[in-house]
Amino acid sequence: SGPSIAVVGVTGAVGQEFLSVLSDRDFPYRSLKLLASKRSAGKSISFQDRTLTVQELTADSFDDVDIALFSAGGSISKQFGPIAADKGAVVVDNSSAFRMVDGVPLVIPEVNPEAMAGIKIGNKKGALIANPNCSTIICLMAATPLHRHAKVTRMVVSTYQAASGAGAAAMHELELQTREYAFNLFSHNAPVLENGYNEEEMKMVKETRKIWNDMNVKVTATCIRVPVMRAHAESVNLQFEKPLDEDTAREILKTAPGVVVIDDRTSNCFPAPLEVSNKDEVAVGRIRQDVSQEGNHGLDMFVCGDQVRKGAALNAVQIAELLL
Ligand code: 11C
Repeated sequence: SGPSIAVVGVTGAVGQEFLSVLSDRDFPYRSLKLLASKRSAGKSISFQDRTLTVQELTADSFDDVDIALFSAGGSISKQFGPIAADKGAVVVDNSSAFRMVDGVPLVIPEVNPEAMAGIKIGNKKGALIANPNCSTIICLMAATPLHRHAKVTRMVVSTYQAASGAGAAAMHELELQTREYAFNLFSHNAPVLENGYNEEEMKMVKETRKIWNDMNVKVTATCIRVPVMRAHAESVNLQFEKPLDEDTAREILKTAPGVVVIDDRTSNCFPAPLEVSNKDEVAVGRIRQDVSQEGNHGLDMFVCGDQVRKGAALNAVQIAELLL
């Protein structure tokens, strides 16, 4: 029993992670359809105690699908997302295709589940729900509990992003080219826009405003790719409307859902990408008062989270869980 599920883009890094997360969380389902391009159709994928065959994604793939988890790139989402929704499926889309579209909820379950209120499965009325960008999710998991307490007015983020964000092929390339990557890092590969920011940076700016429902929050970001396999790290500087001291911030973050605090100054033990890889929680540490801001109105912190998991597949499956 449970909903019928389709996974679109099942052969990709996030598609594979959807399956792991569904299995790890014992997500209930009555049927599971694995969809991918014609090239991958016919491949066998073992899931739980069965072997499933990948089917070609077509306009007919969504008959009798309750929840469709999409991670096959923006153009596939644009083409097939609305078709799936028209056929009655609730689409949880991991691409950037619909994130900034009015009326499409952009959801981090621990942050703004209310944004998807009214969306239900099984009533023949489909919908689109967008999964935010991984850097935004990982950042806001730690920044939101503090935002709720003291209201962030400005946020400055610098990211150190893993290869996984550029897909399975980039992870393979990192393995092959470790010597070259190992001693280097580079500005994020997303296209640079007219204002000098790249698309990844502007996603953090716009998505934060939409998720927090606060068009006035000032956000700026610098996104950098580093030779790390699958977890992103982010340096986050926050400016608050109300004063917030670092001890209170640490206590707030210790009880925040989906967040773990690793902040041991004596042993220099802080979040690191390898330690959070394959984990669900976002780790936060280096929590300290920003000495450049007066009266406890600023904090710095360092955040790490698995890009493929909480940054993509886990967040989408948690959205699906809210639909159950
Ligand atoms: C990265 N954030 O790490 C990207 C990957 O808009 O969903 C995901 C791109 C997106 O490069």
